[in-house]
Amino acid sequence: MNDLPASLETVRARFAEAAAAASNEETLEELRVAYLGRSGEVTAIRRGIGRLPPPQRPGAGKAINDAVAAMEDVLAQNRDRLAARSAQEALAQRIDVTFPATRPALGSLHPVRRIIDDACAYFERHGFAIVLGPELEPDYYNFDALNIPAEHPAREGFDSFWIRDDLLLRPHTSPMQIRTMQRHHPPVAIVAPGKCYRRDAVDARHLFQFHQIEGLLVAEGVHFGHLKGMLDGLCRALFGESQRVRFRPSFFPFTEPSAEVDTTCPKCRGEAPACSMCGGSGWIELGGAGMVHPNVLREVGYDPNAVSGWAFGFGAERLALTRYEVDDIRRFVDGDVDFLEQLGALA
Ligand code: 2NM
Repeated sequence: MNDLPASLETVRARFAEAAAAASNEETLEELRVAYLGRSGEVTAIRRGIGRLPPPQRPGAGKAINDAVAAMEDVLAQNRDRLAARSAQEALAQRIDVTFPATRPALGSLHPVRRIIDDACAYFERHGFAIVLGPELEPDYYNFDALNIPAEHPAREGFDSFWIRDDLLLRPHTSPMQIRTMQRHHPPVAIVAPGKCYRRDAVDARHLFQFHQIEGLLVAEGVHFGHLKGMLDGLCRALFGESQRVRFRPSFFPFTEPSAEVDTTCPKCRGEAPACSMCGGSGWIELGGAGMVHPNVLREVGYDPNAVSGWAFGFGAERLALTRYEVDDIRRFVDGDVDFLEQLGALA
């Protein structure tokens, strides 16, 4: 046991190295047991004291006690080291309740809904009421009351989905104009927005289910100029201040005279011969309009000699195509969230 200081130093150094490498309290405790515990290495050395000559025993005992004290210091230092580290980790993982939260995706209004809302808001500013009604309507409201009698060829243009002989999905929102006029004396100023159906083949400009915005003003002295002025204002509200509107002669059974309504191309303003939106014509077709036919006024109980009225019908999807420069009407019903988010960002 002459080499006792040397072997104590080896054990102590090995212990210190293992303790410094320990990554948790459990490992430290295992080291304590392995070196200083009842069957530990240092305890075994201490048991060897009995085999030393008596004069050497006190010195050996002191050397062992010093080594044990040093090792206990190492243990304590490493316990502190691990405690400090886990406190730091806890701090790093602490939840900061004042940190701004991740905002949930709120979505946005569909572009067709926005066009309808904006058009309705424009007419509401001018005193019009919004009327909503059923999508399934008798042929009377869809045709007969609109001066389109049975067997009239104009019914073909409204080819629709028939539920019964006398009941169909409305191909326009005009039934609500009829219903409102039947219930109210003039003056009547209303807008009828809503879903409509036509048995059309789907392509870049047609859907079999779409939305219409129809407007109607009936009162004493209402004339074509009022219609032009209101549609001018609508196009400026929807597409921009420099918009203009033009009428081209047309025919509808429920209006006389009748017109197709165009607005200046909001993309090129008539200045790009190869414009992808208007084809270089400078004009975009929005729908139809005209002065309500005397037969329609009579049918709802109005006197065509006392009152007159204008009406128009625009496709909401067509308006949205124009406003958002979309090239294919099917984009609005694809359910493509990226597309909708892109337009939503333009809100
Ligand atoms: C259009 C074009 C022109 C229209 C007429 C009526 C009613 F009920 F007053 F007679 N409502 N809507 C009308 C007129 C609709 O859509 C292209």
